[in-house]
Amino acid sequence: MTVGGGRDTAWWQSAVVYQIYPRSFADSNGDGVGDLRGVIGRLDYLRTLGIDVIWLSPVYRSPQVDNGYDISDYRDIDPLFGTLPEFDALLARVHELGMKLVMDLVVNHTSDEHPWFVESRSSRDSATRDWYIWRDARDGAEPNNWGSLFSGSAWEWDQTTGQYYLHLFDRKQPDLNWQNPQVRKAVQDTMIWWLDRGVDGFRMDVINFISKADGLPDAPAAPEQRFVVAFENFADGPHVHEYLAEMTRAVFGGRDGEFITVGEMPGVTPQQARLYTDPTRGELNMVFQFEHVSVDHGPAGKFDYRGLDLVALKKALHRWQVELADTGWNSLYWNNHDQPRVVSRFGDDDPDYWAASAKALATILHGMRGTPFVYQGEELGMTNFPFRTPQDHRDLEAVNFHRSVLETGGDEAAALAGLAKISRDNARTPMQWDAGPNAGFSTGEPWLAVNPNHTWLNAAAQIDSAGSVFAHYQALIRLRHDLPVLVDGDFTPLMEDDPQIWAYTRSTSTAELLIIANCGRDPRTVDIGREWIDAEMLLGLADAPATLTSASLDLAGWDARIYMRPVR
Ligand code: TEU
Repeated sequence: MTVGGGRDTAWWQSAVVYQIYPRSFADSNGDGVGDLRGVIGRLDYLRTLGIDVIWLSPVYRSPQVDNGYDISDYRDIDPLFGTLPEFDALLARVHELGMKLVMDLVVNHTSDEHPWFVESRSSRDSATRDWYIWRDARDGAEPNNWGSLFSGSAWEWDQTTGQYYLHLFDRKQPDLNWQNPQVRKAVQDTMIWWLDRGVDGFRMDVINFISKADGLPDAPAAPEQRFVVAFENFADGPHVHEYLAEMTRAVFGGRDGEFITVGEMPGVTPQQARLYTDPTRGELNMVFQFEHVSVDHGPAGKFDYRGLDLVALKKALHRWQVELADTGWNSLYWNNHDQPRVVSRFGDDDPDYWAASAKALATILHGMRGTPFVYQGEELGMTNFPFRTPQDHRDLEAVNFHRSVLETGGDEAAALAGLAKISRDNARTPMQWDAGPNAGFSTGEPWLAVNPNHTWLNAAAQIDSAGSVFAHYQALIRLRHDLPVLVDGDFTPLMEDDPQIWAYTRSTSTAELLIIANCGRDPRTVDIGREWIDAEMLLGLADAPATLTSASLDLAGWDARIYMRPVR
């Protein structure tokens, strides 16, 4: 069955979003931490790349235990990054250059230093006591068996008032109680405040966690498990759709302009995602799902690294293409500030294959139906960092995990190997602008070590170079803007069980695309069918013929192509 083709599309369906992690992007004042002026100085680079929207990871006031995902004031900029006037200058310049700016909205939790929580914990009958999730001890211990996503229990004992509070992340990130209408109103007011300032939308942190199961029941656990990360008890909970629809009505209702919303949703299923993104329900434009970035996780969690099963990876992404074909919309991403670098994870970061594999993976992702997100440095093919010792890691998730392995007598060598491969710090090393000291990121000592490969892997070496990874991303972004079939064409997978070839078509009633990549070093010859003879190559190796002359296609290692043919 053919669906789609010629449907009305919204502006954000043909847009490409670029994520900036400000701490690691560009440092203007030499303190080793990136900042807003640094971002302003690099906007022309983003214009050259061709992206439409910038998503800025949190720059609000924060104690920075989770690099800004622990917010203590939603209406101010952390001095580490700059000031509100500097933010306004950034926003104005982004708009002048024809781009949009999206803020990160972190409202499942606040920092424990946020005045709401400081007040909440001050006494059992404080004005904001019920803004957070407080419970009595059960048999002298935690109220339930929920574990934190950052290791250990999700409950912290508070001496002053003799109760526990819930924190799904670090204990310095207490969860807000969304059942309280005052909390929902406070969040909506914050969003309105930023929209009135001129921002163009929000990326919403773990927004499918905001409604917890009634009664906070224990999660199923093995006998030896003291705490479990109880997704079934807090992801996609009973009131989440109601809260999001209410938020969208209150915040965007009657407001003129072009906005974009994307909800980050660990554990979300396609069925749930259809509800979140069905335009008739008025919740969100799209969600970040986690299936394809979990395929290499083992039973013991994300640091229990299992290597790549390409067929499983293909099937995970294909499933989302198919399930959201008629209702809803996908986001497309390989990387963000929480994921290791895709070249090192699903590609091949050997210097001989690094560029080709970066381009092949980009082609595969950007060929799909959905809104592509590019994470800073991905457009250069940046790789994982050679982490070795426990001291190499800065991220609290990594630090907490390492500590818990030592405390529970686990295998430290295995833990360090898993961290090296999967840790979030892989994505957070400074942006590689040039071959100079600190990769041109900062004149001071960077907060996290620069990848030693910046001497040859950097923006300066790629921007004006035909055939570079950067040029390839530029070409993909241009195609997204120019080709309606890339935006809205139907998706049909090909050769799904092939462990090396990744291929699919996109089609409308007038045009069809073939997107095909060899995801390995060995050359492959693939029979693609006679209908592709005479098809035009839109993207591929410089020395490949401009049109196809045979139904059999020879692909070199990590060779990726996009072909187009008219449909008659
Ligand atoms: O991440 C949510 C999340 O569940 C994971 O992606 C997270 O990175 C963690 O590794 C799970 O094992 C969001 C933010 O993107 C992340 O940076 C924050 O640390 C987290 O929420 C808490 O705000």
